[in-house]
Amino acid sequence: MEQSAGTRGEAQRLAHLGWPFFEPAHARLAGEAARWAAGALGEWTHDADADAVCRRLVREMGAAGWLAHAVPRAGAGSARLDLRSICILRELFAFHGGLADFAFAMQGLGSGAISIAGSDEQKTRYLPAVARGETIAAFALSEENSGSDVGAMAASARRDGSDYVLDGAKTWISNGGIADFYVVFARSGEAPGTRGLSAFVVDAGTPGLSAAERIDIIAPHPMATLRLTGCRVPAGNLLGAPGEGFKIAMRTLDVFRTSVGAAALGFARRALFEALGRARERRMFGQALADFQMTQAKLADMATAIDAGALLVYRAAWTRDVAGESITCQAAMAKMQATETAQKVVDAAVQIHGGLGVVRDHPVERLYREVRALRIYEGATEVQKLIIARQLLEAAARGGEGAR
Ligand code: COS
Repeated sequence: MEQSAGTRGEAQRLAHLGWPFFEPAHARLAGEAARWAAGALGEWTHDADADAVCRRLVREMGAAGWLAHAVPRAGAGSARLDLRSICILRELFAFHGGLADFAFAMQGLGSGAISIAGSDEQKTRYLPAVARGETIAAFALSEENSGSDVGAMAASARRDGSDYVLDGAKTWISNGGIADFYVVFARSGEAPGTRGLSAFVVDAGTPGLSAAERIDIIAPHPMATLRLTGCRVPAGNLLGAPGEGFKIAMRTLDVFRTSVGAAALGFARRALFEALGRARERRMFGQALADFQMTQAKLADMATAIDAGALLVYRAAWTRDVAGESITCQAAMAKMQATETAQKVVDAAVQIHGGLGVVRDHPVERLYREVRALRIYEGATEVQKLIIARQLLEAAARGGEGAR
């Protein structure tokens, strides 16, 4: 029986699970998830109904237990997120398809602020259903004039008795339109800039919340602009204390930015896998494409870039999981390096495929569309550079050697 892309070369693709960053349970998780993904995920095309695909994937990933790795158990003594497991699963799901990675990751990002800052009651109310794939979560931070500059946020939250009233617009909201709840960041005004923001859980269907404006992007995903018009939420939906919203957002992003690097690795590994297959099969000028040194140079660069990205991603994940240290700088390095090089790896795979590489819905054409947004979302490469440099300069000012 012919093997799918998911199972062919599996041992080689999972070889890095032998690195000292991992425990035996991680290798088991990766093997099980790779086999499940190869059998259960299925295929979808550019024209597929992305909303329907995501709803199905969330349900199936919840039922299979994978989402529980992105959403810690709720309640007292709740489990910590294991970032290495999240990264392993994002790599594997991204290898299969962008929407699979998206469906998995957005459950984690969308509920991440609740995991990090929610009360036990809020965690119990929201997290178990997200982990089971019964409800869909979304993270609503960006605005038209406040993407990189979060402190410039304009959406407002005004206290009124036992409620907050939210007004404004949030955009580029993944899962917008299909989410059951949104974690919305808004200016509550305790102080100017980043110190005056708060985070709220807003259930879909709350009067004054609309996710009607859908955004069509290069690799279709559920995405929308949210409008908040006199949207009233109980004060019990505030996450953490008033004015803590910016720090809650940044702590959430510290975790999920590392995992964006892992998704980039998954795309890059798939690109290398497809490129190796094509280079060995395709004949020209009396020999295989793989016999040309120019092809070999490309393959060597691709494989090296993937390993370099993986070392940074799993260093950051290990540092958080095992050393228990802040990974702001390491996460920024991992995201920047892995996403920037994945773009180059995917581009090289398209080049190796020649004309086939730009045929709609060819695996490498899909990768070419999927990989682009990763250098922008959850902090563009330019923001990651800012973060890294600030950390270095702060450490230098303190007399340390560096913040890594
Ligand atoms: N964890 C905890 N606290 C953090 C933090 C982190 N990772 N990063 C910053 N903070 C704290 C700072 O310590 C500072 O605290 P004090 O007010 O007590 O001094 C406060 O938050 C403000 O930080 P800073 O001065 O660095 O804020 P800036 O406005 O300069 O913003 C950047 C910094 C640009 C790094 C930030 O706005 C950012 O990450 N932007 C990109 C946002 C993004 O990813 N958008 C995409 C949305 S999801 S698709």
